[in-house]
Amino acid sequence: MRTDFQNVLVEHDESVVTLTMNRPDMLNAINTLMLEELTEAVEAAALHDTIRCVVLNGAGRAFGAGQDLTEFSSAHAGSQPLNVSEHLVKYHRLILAIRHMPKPVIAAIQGVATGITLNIALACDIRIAADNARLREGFAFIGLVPDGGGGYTLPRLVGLGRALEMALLAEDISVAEAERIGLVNRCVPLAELEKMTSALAKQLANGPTRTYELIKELMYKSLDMDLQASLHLEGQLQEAAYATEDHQEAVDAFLHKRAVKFTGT
Ligand code: T3D
Repeated sequence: MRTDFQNVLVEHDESVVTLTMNRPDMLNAINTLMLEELTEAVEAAALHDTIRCVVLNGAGRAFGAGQDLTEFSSAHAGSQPLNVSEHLVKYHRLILAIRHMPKPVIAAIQGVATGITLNIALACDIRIAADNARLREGFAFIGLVPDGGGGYTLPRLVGLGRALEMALLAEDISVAEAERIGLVNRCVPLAELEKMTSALAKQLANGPTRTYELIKELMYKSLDMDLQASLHLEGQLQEAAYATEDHQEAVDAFLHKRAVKFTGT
């Protein structure tokens, strides 16, 4: 996997890879290069069997300030207007790469997380936020509708009423409120964000990775199914889980009163 990106740092720690959005002087505002690099890194992480958990975070004092607005401004000023659909396809590829990742993805959020950057975090499986986090569905703030999957993920996480409130008002939500409404999973002191994220990532990386992939498929696909279809899918996926080495290992470890050791297979 490439590690020589300009706007994304890639750090391996055993079977965890951390991808850091790295434009701290601009609060990690996402420009075209960062978007392309982040997408490449996420897609590469999906393919490496040795990577069993992915962490996404931001360098400096913010998780990310959304789309780089200087790029929008240049497009508005130029003779060639931005082709919005073509532009969005690039974001969609990233969102789908995160959602289809066959292992857990954690977003570790500190400081500002707004607009498209918040919606990238919403595509991740688990969000840990520092107590200084400020989360804002900030699209209406610049006269846009939520994109990057926000219209799909936000109401599913917090319910339609709160999603509409967040999208219409485009105001900061404190992390305490975000935790209360289920926008983030855990709130931790800023000084402990890195340590707690690393501990959770290692716990997940040492888990039954293939089963995690099946769990993600069950949960995410069931969102768009009725009960009957979800039960059918559950049967298919349980058959696959039942056949994993990790399932056999866990049952054997329990019966022999020894510690379980998952290999991810
Ligand atoms: O393309 C698509 O369709 C995708 C969708 C995109 C839409 C969105 O992402 S909507 C959200 C867009 N983002 C924003 O509206 C946030 C704009 N930024 C701010 O409102 C403020 O910067 C913050 C409230 C986030 C933080 O304020 P503060 O006072 O802590 O920091 P600051 O001084 O404003 O920012 C530090 C620097 O980052 C500053 O540059 P400078 O003056 O030091 O040279 C600032 O201009 C730059 N910066 C912050 N956000 C962006 C940015 N530069 C470009 N684009 C940004 N989004």
